[in-house]
Amino acid sequence: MASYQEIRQMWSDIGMNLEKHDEFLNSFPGVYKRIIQPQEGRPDNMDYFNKVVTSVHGRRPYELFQHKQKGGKVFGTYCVYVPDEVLLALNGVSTGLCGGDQFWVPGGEKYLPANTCPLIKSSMGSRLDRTSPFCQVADMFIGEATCDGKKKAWEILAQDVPMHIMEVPQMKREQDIQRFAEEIWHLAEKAQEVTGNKLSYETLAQSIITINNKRRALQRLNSARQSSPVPISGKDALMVIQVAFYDDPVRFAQMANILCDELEERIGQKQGPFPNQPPRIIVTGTPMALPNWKLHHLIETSGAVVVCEESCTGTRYFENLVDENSQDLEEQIMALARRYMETNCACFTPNQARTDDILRYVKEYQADGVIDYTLQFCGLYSTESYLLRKAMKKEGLPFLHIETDYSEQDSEQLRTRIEAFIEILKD
Ligand code: BJ8
Repeated sequence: MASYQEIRQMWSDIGMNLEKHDEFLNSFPGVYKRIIQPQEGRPDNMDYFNKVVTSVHGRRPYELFQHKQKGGKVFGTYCVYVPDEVLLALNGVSTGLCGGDQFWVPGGEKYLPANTCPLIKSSMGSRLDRTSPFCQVADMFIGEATCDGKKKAWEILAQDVPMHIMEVPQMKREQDIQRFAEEIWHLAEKAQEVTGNKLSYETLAQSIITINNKRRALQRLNSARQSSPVPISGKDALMVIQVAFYDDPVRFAQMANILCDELEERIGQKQGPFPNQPPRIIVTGTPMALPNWKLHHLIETSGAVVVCEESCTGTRYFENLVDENSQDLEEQIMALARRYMETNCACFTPNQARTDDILRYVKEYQADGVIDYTLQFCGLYSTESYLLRKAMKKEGLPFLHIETDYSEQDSEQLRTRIEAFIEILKD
């Protein structure tokens, strides 16, 4: 484990703005101490994840820095359509770069219209203000053509960093899946150039297993959340999922499985942080990048518990596995394309499968209601909300749509709405 001096030296070596970053370091622990730490009845094996989060700008970036010193490359990604398997197979390490902190939003607003979603503003601000070691350590950034805000932001970002953009189809016909397979080949070519390594059947087969194992561990975590009483809070489960975007995938799967052992014991003993078995909520919508715990905190301090996230920081990230039985590289790339195109983001049309997923989760997780979470100015998810509401109404499911940003300004107003919603669920 590197000392604080070594980590600080690394921050300086990778070109961080140390003074501005010190401001971030002064604010971030406060959020963790206010939202995560005071929870009661937390599993003991959250300890590992607590450490990863409280040293988020030290421990893992230092590993990435060492990987580079040994000649490896680091790829930064912003979307769950980017196949980590390909990058890993080339001895690249991929890391999530989505910003989830209000601290970075003003930095993004220097370059982007104010009516851009906070996730994009925060992501851009963290790089352009030089206050994220993950952004500083990445050799190449992989963007994707999903929503308009991201597509245009990548053009600005490309003036600062080497970028590769993946085209993501917007429909899911067979020809779209074939086209996405071509995009994966393009990504592989680019990543081969950057790493100097050649993609092989053997290395890709291994990386498919590694990333599937990470997904299996997350699936196990979510299966545990289907029990009643739920053995882990929504805030803790979300934090584990958020860590998965940064951590070493093999170590992450090991630690998540250790946590799951404990959760399964708790299920046997009917133990959990919410012994009174409050209403169970499914949260659906836009992703919640670390450390965005705002909605979960409001829900779980207003008398309910979050049991599942239908989001990219939730089931969309880990629900489907890549077929491990491909016979050659061509088949492996096709298997990747098929798996990634099963993800149901609102940038696709039509996107009925997302509604179907939510309805299935309501049964599987014994949910009492659905809260639809849209980041402000995300036209895709706020528009899709109309159809979701209609589908939930048809099934008689209580549904609440919330649109918010990363600031705390609207928290009390949101709390009032959430409390009123939870009261309905108790009736
Ligand atoms: S697969 S949800 S990670 S695009 S919230 S930036 S959509 S304006 S994050 Fe996303 Fe990939 Fe889809 Fe998932 Fe744009 Fe909306 Fe902002 Fe979003």
